Amino acid sequence: GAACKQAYRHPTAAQVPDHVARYHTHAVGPNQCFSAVTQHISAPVSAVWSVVRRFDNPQAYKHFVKSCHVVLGDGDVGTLREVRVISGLPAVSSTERLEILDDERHVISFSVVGGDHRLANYRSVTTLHAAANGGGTVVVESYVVDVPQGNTKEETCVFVDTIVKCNLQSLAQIAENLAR
Ligand code: A9S
Repeated sequence: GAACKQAYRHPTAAQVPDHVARYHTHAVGPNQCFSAVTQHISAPVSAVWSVVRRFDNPQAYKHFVKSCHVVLGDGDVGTLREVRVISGLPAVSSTERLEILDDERHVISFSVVGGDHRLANYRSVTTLHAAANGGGTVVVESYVVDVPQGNTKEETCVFVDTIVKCNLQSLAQIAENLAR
């Protein structure tokens, strides 16, 4: 079947700025799954962004990353990194391409272009925006990925959602400590 467009719908959609919703609208193929995770962080957008924008240093908050080396580029769109993963996951390494880095709108996106793992054609978009009242930051991270042979869409989303939630909780801790 043809790819269909799926957009992330926030539970309080009115609070997500239009440009944010746009970044989380993806073309999703019939053998792909799509999901999004939201995290509130009690730190200003600038503090959260200073951690998230470092495409060369994902291990700053992603606990599953053992090491990361930039293999091509200087931090602009098109830069490639080679990530090595801690043991215990069904993966060894991942080669990832920076797709969007927007310091004004606080948007970063990468795609998986190779490596030794089961998440083919993974692509994620992460946006930050100021929380509506009381301050802090809302992080939205959405992704699309091929469903691996032998797995269901549901299994794939549960696996990836778990990783993304862990990453965003760790990001919250780090940014909240930076802002203290
Ligand atoms: O790194 C991210 O932002 C998100 C995810 C879902 C990364 C997944 C991963 O790097 C592992 C953690 C190694 C799990 C890849 C590409 C494949 C996995 O199986």
